[in-house]
Amino acid sequence: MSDLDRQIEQLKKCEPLKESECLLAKPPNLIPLRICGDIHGQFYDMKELFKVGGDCPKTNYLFLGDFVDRGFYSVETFLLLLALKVRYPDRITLIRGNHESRQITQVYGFYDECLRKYGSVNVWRYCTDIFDYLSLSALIENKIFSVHGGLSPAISTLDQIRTIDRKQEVPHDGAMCDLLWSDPEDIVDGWGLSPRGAGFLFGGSVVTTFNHANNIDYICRAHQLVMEGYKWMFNHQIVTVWSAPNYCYRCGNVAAILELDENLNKQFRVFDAAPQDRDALLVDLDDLCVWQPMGKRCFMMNQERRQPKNQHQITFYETNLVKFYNLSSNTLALINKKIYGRTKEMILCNTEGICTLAA
Ligand SMILES: [Mn+2]
Repeated sequence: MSDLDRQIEQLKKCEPLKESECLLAKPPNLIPLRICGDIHGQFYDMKELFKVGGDCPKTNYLFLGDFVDRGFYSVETFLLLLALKVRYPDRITLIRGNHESRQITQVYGFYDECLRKYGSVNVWRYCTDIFDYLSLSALIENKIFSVHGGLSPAISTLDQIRTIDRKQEVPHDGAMCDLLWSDPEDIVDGWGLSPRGAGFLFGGSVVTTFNHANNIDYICRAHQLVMEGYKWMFNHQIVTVWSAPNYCYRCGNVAAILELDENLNKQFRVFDAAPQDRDALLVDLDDLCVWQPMGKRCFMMNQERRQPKNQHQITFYETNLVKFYNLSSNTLALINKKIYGRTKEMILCNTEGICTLAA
């Protein structure tokens, strides 16, 4: 019987709990802990992450946000993390990233993915309503401040973060926005304008002042792609952790998670992208342009012109398969003709990107 089950039985008999047990909603005992950065809908890479870090609930996890957008499995990624949170509330902590927002997800993929997989935007609405309840930051043993983006000129103490009414869409400016959007920057002294159009750039002196005022050892954040998976800045006062290997299935970076033991000793675990399926793919042209609800195989195609070889990259994907093919202009023209002509023919692509029309 779990502690909670026993407590319920005890209370049913009108027997008071021990004083130490009355704090039913006490914050979870987090350590030892694995801290993870951006995931961005790369579900199979997140499975790799759990392979490297250990399964939840055996291992405690803190995810620093940006669960959705960009990758092809934002729905599955966020629902799994959310289900783990509901099942093991003391074992996993999810904080909010700048992509956990109604506005951003309508631009970067999560909205479209929900529409495609469910035929309506209801699931997107349920998820974005949940986003409003995610924490903005986490404090580990009073020594490590964790946040998705970074600091804010409107925040000098942790108590100021506690006073933010966070149950809302991420605003365009102000403290809540900055925590989710800001970036540390070497060449900035103090505060600088962010090229992202939201949040700020902040330099080493800002971090020193913040860490000293709040008596913390360092800040742990995510939000920026790091090719090596993690990066220390400002004399180990802030670290970026990035957990989406081969970001967007093309950046070629490795990913990392930060492991903390009972004494807050640090160890970074670096891992690579999950192996992609390399089999040939048979594409039904009628499916290429039409989003289908779940139950039928669905494909999407992107094209982009890749200089300087004048090659085009074409991407086909279905629910558990991602492929990139480099095609010549002629092949692409042929495909385009077939797609817009809406014929019933099939295209067979091999792994070298040689596409032929199947009879
Ligand atoms: Mn981000």
